[in-house]
Parts: sequence; C-alpha cells; structure tokens
Amino acid sequence: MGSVRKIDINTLLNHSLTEEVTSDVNKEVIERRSFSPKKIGVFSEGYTSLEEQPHYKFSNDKEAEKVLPDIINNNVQKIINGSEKSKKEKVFFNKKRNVGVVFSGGPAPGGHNVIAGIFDEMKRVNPDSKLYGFILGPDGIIEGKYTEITASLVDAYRNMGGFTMIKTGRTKIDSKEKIDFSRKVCQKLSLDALVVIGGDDSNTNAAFLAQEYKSYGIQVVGVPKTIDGDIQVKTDCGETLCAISFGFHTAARGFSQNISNLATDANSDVKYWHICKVMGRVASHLALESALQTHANLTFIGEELADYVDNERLEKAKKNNEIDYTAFGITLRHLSRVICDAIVRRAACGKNYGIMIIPEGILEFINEIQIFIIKLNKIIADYNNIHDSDFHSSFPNLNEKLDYLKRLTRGIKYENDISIWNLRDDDLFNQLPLFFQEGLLIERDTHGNFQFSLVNTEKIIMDMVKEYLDMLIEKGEYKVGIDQEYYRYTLGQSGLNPEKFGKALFRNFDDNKLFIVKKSIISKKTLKQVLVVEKLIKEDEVVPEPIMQIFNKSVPKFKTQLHFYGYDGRGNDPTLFDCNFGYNLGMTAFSLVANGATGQMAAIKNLEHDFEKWEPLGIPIAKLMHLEERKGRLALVIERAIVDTNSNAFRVFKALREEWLAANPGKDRLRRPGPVRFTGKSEEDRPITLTLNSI
Ligand code: FBP
Repeated sequence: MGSVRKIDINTLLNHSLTEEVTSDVNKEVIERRSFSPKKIGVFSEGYTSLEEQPHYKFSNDKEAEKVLPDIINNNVQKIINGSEKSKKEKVFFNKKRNVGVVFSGGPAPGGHNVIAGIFDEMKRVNPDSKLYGFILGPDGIIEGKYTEITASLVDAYRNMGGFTMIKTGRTKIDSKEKIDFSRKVCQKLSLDALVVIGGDDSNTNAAFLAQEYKSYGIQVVGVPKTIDGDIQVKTDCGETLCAISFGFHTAARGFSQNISNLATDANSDVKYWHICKVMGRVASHLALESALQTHANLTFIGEELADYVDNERLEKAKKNNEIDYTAFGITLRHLSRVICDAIVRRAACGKNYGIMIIPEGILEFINEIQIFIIKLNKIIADYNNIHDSDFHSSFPNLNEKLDYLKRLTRGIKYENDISIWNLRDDDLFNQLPLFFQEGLLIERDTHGNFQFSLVNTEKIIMDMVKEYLDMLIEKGEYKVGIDQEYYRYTLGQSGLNPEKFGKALFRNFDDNKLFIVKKSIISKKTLKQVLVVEKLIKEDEVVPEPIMQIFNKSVPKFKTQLHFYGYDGRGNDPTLFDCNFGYNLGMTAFSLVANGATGQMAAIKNLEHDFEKWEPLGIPIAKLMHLEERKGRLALVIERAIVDTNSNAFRVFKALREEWLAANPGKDRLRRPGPVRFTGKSEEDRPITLTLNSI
C-alpha cells in the first residue's frame, strides 16, 4: 500500500488556494466594498439648497419652546437643486469645512454608508474639507478621542454592517460639564458641524447640543438610526416625512431568515415550538415585519395587547351593575392563556410544534409589569437623586435590593424618601420568579430606559405557558390529533375493529381527517376504564398494543427552544435598501450642514415608494419632542413611534394571522424570505411594512 505524502505546513500555508480561502477579506466583502449605492438625483448636481416647507405643521411642546428657543421655529427643509444660489451662498456652500461625526446608541446596518455619504459629498464639494470620527460614541467627543476619516478608511467599510469603523457608545452629553467639554473639543478641531447618527434619545441629545452650540457657530445635525424602527415622523395632518430609520430593514430581514430556517426545521422534525424573541426596546415594529416576512404561526404585537379588553369579564361585572377595570389591558396570565389556546388548537390538528415571535418590549404593554417598571424606575431614580449615589452600587445583590423595597413598605425610609411601593406591590413582586425580579431591578441605561434586552421575557412567559398546558393535559383538553388514516391502518394491522374502538376513544369520530381523544382519557388507567365500560376489553385484560400506540401519540410533549434575535441583526451587513438609504442620508446630512442648517434631522421622504421618488429633507428635531418619564422625572425627548394598530401593515397581519397559525390539517403557510442580499434581482426593495402602509 502506498502512503500519501503530507505537504509541508509552510508550503501549505503559502499555497495560493490556502491564502485565498483563509484571507480575512472574502469575495462577498470585496464585492460589497466596491458597490456604489444609488444617489438621489439632487445630489448629482453641483449645488444643493434648502427650501423651507412651512406647510408641514407640528404642534410644539411648551417645554421645548422654553428650552430650545433657537431651534424650535425651524421648518422642515427640502433639499433642492442649488444652481440658483447667489455667489455668496455658493462660496459658503463650497467652503472648506471640518465636520465631526459620531455614532450613538446600538449599531444599525447602513451606518458606515452614512459616513461614506457625508465623506463623498463633502470631498466633492471641497477636497480640503476634513471629516473627523469620534471614537466610542459621545464619550469620544467629551474626551477628545477622534480619528480623521480618510478615503481608505471609508473604502474599507462601504456597504458593511456594524459601527466598527469608529465604534459606538450610549453616553448622554447631558450635564453642563459634559456639554462644555464636548464644545471645547469641537472648537479645538475647528468643527463647523457635528453629525450625530443615533436613535430617538441621541437625536434628542443632538437638539440640545444644537441649541447650546449655536452661539459658538457649531451646527449640529442628527441622522435617524435604529433597528427598532421607532423613529418615524408624521406631520400633524398625518403626512409621513420619515417612514423608518436605517437599519430596520436589514435587522428584520436577518431575524426573518433565521426564524424561517427554524420554521423549516420545526416542520421537518415536528417536535419543537421555537420561541423567538426579537429586539425592539419598546415598539414591536421588528416583530410585525418578521411576521410579515415569515408568516410565523404565532406573533404577538405589544401595542395590540395594550388595547386588549376582556369582554367576558366586562359582561360579568355588568350583570352586577359594575365596571371591572381589571378587564382593560392584558395580564401575563391572560397572555399565557392566549398562547396555550393557539398551541392546543394546532396540536388538535396533529401539529404539536410551531414557531412563535415575541417582541422584546412586550412587557411594556402588560399591565402589571408596566406598573412595576414605572414604579421601580422612580424608586431607583429617587434613591440616586436623594443620596447622590448609585442604587445598584449601594445594593449590589438581589436580596439587598428586595430588602430596600421591603423597608419602603414598612415605612422605614431613608431620609426624605417618598414611597410609592406598598405592601401589595411587595407581595405581587415576591410572587415573581427570582430571575424575573432581578430582571426588573436591573440598572437603567444612561437615558433612563428600562433595558428589556437583559430580561428573559420569553422564559417568564413560556414558564407560565408550560404550567397552564400541564393543567390542560390534566383536564384532557390538550391532545395531539390522530390522523384518521394512520389510526385505521394501525388498528387494521392487528385485526382490531376501528369503528368500535374509534367511538370509545375519540370525541369526534366521524368524517374528520384528525381524531381527538376524549377529554376523559388522560392516562393509561382512564384509557383502560373507558375500554372496559364500553365492553371492548375485560377488566383483567390489558389494553391492546395498537390502542396504546394511538393513545401515546395523542399525549402531547411540549418541548420548546428559546431564541433571541437582536445583536445579530444589528451586526448584519446592510440590505440594498439600507445601503442606499444610509448613503443618501449621509449626503442629506452634509447638504444640511453646507446650507447652514442646525437642529435638523436628515430624513428621506417617500421611502415607502420607488427610489426615484425619494426626497431628502431636514426635519426640525425640537418639534418632535414631548415630555416623558425618564429617571423618575419628566424629560423632553423625541416621541417614539410604536406600531399603529390602524395601519395597513398591522391590519393585514391581523387578517392573515389565523391562516398563518394554520390550526387545520393543511400545510403551514410559511414564507421563506431568503438571506440578506444587496445585489441580485430577488433582493426586495423595502420593508414589507412600508409597502403595505403605502397602499
Ligand atoms: P438604539 O435605540 O440605540 O438603536 O438601540 C436599540 C436596541 O438594539 C434595542 O432593540 C435593544 O433593546 C437595545 O438596543 C439593547 O441595548 P444594549 O446594546 O445596551 O444591550
């Protein structure tokens, strides 16, 4: 036998094929980096100008008028061809500029293209202009950590996901000190403008910086970023100016591909319910889009649950001339019942498996939990303010935190503490599993938001579901439907009479494709009793093997696999939609800067239509603000857009969800969205939510 000679390791490593397949840069990356996104027509012209659009009206918040006086009267501005500019305006437009850019908040695919858009446009206008990227988010501005963004740096990140080029962070530039430090850094770099690429809180911060820096001649422009899709802008008349933020489409498509793969697995091995929690801090836009993309069997939309009314309870109370206020809004217990109902219905059709989507922020819409979140936000914030220290450092473990809460109920308060935590709260809270108590007490983020991503929401819900399903098994209500042909075949093989046994065993022994075992048969013992009563076997006989086989098949084993989709979607490479969207947002941001705007957020109108109709705009951030509870106090923030249950997208989902549940003997109606692509004919143009809402 001849032996195969091993190739020397150095020769192997230096082989061209080894080098090609082990390189950090593969063909997909090379192709992505060299791809040029489409440009909105106006950006191919020499100059752009801003056209005021006072007909787009917003009602101002009184507090915003008070604290943002220099930017509250901004109008929406449309970016138009600027060839008619005066000479002086052209000089201003073309001047050499220094611009700073920062990512703020969670990553969102398309962010590098925003930087590429700013960079390409500013260098086209004046090659001597400089773009500086602040490192690690707003901390980079405060601490003066930055890098000059060069052509080679931009080229390495074109059309690539994440915020890896300059990284990101969640620091808020809120104190006078931080604002001053940041301004000094901007002045040191002789910045004409700062572009903040961030979510609702970061754009809120951008507006405050715009107000503070105006007198220093530093413009501040925001760019709407977040996979959550909750920065949407409509005028008072309901006209959509910004249908979505960049990153949403890619994240939703990424989640959907994974969910759809799980659905394929679930439909092949038919033994698991896959429970998929998808990101979205509060709003359920990502869950809705994922449902539309995949036709998952069961999807919950938090916003719908908040509107839930238990009519049965209302009616019951009405009979006693009472109103049952607890009938409004859903409780965790009720939600688990709704889930069980769907599981039981599918099982009855022989489908004891499926795919379920739960939005990350669902707890925000569940009555009793929302109350806990609000109360605990206030307690933690009050503690921090009153004691000028950090609640979580003072009470590092759960027991200490619980002990502090208990003290509040006993009236044992630290000096000046105002208690909103009563005995009932404490009792209810203590009924929650420990991991969930810990979750509700976790540290709030820098903007005072509850960190839903750190709570095992899916576990708490599914634990309740399992508990209730066990009860339903005991009651004989949760059964796996038995295929009629399988039943007849199994009994026929052993010479048993399917008709006689069928009447005894099943509650629907007629023409049905699937037979369901009677409620009274919940164990081997009860099975035997029924067969004896029906005189199909004698007391001293054992249950025939084929009947046992049928019974065993009807007993459901509820097995779940829990998944969390979020961070993976944030790091995905952008879809074609997000590549184009991000790039044009970048050019829009630069146009706003080059035309002297400040306190504006770059946006693109008509995203829900074909690219040819896209219209770049500047939207006044101050006009989007309202007062909201943050860190236990009312604070001015951009209002988050949650799912509108009157929107086309939601209504279509609602109308089709029964089909997607597929609680029938037919096939599941799953949809395969396929992988995220940025070229190729099959890449979709835009999120399905946007397409539906444009109808
Ligand atoms: P942004 O609002 O900054 O875009 O972040 C959104 C998000 O991805 C949420 O969906 C999620 O709840 C949260 O960030 C997670 O935050 P963290 O990165 O701090 O874990």
